Amino acid sequence: MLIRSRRRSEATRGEVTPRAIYDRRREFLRAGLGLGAGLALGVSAWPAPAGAALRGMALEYEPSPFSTDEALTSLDEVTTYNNFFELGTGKSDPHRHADSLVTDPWSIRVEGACENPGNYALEDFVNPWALEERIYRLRCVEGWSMVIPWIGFELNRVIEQARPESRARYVAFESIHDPENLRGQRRGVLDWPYTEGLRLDEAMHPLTILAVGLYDEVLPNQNGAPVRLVVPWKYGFKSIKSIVRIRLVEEQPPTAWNQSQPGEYGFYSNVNPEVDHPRWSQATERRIGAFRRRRTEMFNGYGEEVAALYEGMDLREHF
Ligand SMILES: Nc1nc2c(c(=O)[nH]1)N[C@H]1C(S)=C(S)[C@@H](COP(=O)(O)O)O[C@H]1N2
Ligand SMILES: [Mo]
Repeated sequence: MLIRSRRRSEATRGEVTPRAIYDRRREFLRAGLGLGAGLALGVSAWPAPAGAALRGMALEYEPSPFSTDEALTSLDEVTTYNNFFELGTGKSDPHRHADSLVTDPWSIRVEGACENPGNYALEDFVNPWALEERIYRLRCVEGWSMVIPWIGFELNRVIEQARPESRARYVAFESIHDPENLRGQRRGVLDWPYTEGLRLDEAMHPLTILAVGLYDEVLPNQNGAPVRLVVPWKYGFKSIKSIVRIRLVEEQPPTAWNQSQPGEYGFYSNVNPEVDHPRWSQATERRIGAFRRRRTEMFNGYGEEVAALYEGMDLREHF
C-alpha cells in the first residue's frame, strides 16, 4: 500500500525517522517470531525511548497475534488528525490544545455491580497487567480509517478483577470532566462528560483493550491519555478517551453520541458497510495517508473473531 506524507516539509518531523526506527524494530520482532517459540519476544534489545514511561513505568510490551500486518498510519497523522471534542471539534484542535488536558494526578474508579470495586491511582490500575502491542484498524463513523500500533492490555483483566455480580450485563465508561481546562466542555456540543458503553460480553472479548500508549510512546494527550478504550470492530467513537470511571451495570447505559443524535448513532455501532448512516454511506472508507478509498469490511474485518457475539440479532435494528 502506498503511504505518502501530507506535507513534504514536515517529513522529518515525527514521521520518517521514528517510522524507520520503528520498522527496524518490527523486523527484529518478526525475525524473533520466526526463530521459534522458545525465544523471548520482549523488546529489550530496543529499549523504550526516554519519556516512554508512564509515571516511571517503562512501556515494555510483547507483540500480539491479534495485530494486523497492514501498513501503519504515520505517527504524525495519528497524532494530528483526531476526534476529541473535549479539546475542540476540528480535527487539528486536539493536537493544538493537547496541553490543556491535565492527566496528573489521575485515578480510575471501577464500581457498580461487582464484589471488588476500587479507586485506583493510574499506576496501580495499569501496573498489574503485562502490556501488548495491538496493531488495529480503527474506522471512524465519518468515513476515514487508520492503522495504529496501540500498547495496552485487555479490558477483561480489569473486569475479572472487579468480580462482576451475575446481574451485571453492561459496562459503562466515563471520560474526564474538567471544563475549567477543557475548552470543548465549556460548550454544549455533547452532554458532558463523554460516556460510552459495551455489553458485558463485548467488554470481555480479548480484542477489546485499554490502551496506555501508541508507537512506543505513552499515549499522547490528543489520543486519550492516560487510558482509553479501543474496540476495533466498532466505529471510532465507541473507543472512549481519558477514562476516569468504569461501571458494571444491569441496564444498557446511555452513551454520549446516542443521547445527542439517537437516529444517527446507535448503542452497538458495529462497523457495518450495509447499514448507512442516515446522512452518508458506510460502504467505503478513506485510509488516512492513502490515495484510494477502499471497501469497508463487516465488523471492520474482525468478523471471524466477533460475529458470534451478534448471532440472531438484527443488526439493522440494533445499529
Ligand atoms: N472522550 C472522548 N473520547 C472519544 C472522542 C471524544 O470526542 N471524546 N471521539 C471519538 C471518536 S469520534 C473517534 S473517531 C476516536 C478517535 O481516536 P483517535 O483520535 O485516537 O484516532 O476517539 C473517540 N473517543
Ligand atoms: Mo469517530
